[in-house]
Amino acid sequence: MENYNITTLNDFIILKQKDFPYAKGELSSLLHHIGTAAKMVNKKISKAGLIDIIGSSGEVNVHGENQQKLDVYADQVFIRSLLSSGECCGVATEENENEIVFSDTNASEGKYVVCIDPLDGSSNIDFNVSVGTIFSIYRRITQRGEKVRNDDFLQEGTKQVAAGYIIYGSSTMLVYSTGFGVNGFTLDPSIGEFCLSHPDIKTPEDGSIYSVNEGNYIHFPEGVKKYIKYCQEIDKDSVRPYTSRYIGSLVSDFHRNLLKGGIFLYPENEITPKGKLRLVYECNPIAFIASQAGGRATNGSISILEIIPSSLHQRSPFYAGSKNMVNKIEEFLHQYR
Ligand code: AHM
Ligand code: MG
Repeated sequence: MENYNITTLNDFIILKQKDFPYAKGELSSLLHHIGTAAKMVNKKISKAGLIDIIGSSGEVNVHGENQQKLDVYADQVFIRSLLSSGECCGVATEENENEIVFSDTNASEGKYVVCIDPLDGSSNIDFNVSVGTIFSIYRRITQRGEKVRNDDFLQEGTKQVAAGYIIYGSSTMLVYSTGFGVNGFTLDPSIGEFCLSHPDIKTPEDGSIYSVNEGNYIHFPEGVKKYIKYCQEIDKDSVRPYTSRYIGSLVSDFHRNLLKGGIFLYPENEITPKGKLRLVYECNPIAFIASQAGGRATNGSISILEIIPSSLHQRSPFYAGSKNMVNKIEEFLHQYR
């Protein structure tokens, strides 16, 4: 007899609606639409290589990077899905220079804005490496019915109402938080549903994995260089040396460390003086998940979640993961500043 005692993402969302006593289900509907878009993108990704979808679209995005075809597909699917939810009045994505304002009467009444990286790590797709979607939801600042403005999207990370990511890996998972802990759902392809597989995720306070692109070592700030050496040294308790693991796909690297305990580092360096990752739709949602799971995220000086963004695509140094490991890198950065 198969185990039918499953909780689907939609069951769970409805169940959790009571966490918001005055809510009318708008956030639930929005999360439901994100889950549906994720399934569509997942289907396409799983066929990469079989159909003419991998490779570059020939277009260049706002950052001067080649857009992969799947980047464009994922961008459109998430935007359309958010528009059709009727709960979202605008969206900012990695692929578009400016925020997209939903002027449709229904959508402009929506209470929320979404910031999203529709397909992160997409340069990995041609090589069958895991990629992800990262999203963050804020309550709008402008009044309902008004046109959303840039500052609706430039809120500090502490104001996130919900955030999460989808990992398209050996299985597909959706991990999200509405500020009451973190829960993970694995897509069961036989029924096409995300099913609760990782309830109430807590990340270990200490870990033994460090994840950084060490090819950039020579360009790193002194504190990071010293920290990497610290990770590689033998200590008296034999906890170190730590293991080094780096996929080059933020969601995958972070997700592994979240479950096993570890730290992800993308420092500023001489080539990218502000770091590489984008504050609004990469660092903030991941930082929200880290902190909801008992971990931390910092730019080296202050908590990622406390930074007030000044532009949609601004970059930030990023250190996220197990609390004590993030505290340690901060100590090193402080000492060698
Ligand atoms: P992208 O938004 O252009 O896909 O780049 C973001 C990705 C992250 O997933 C990953 O952590 C990082 O870039 C890897 O960068 P690098 O190749 O410099 O190590
Ligand atoms: Mg990205």
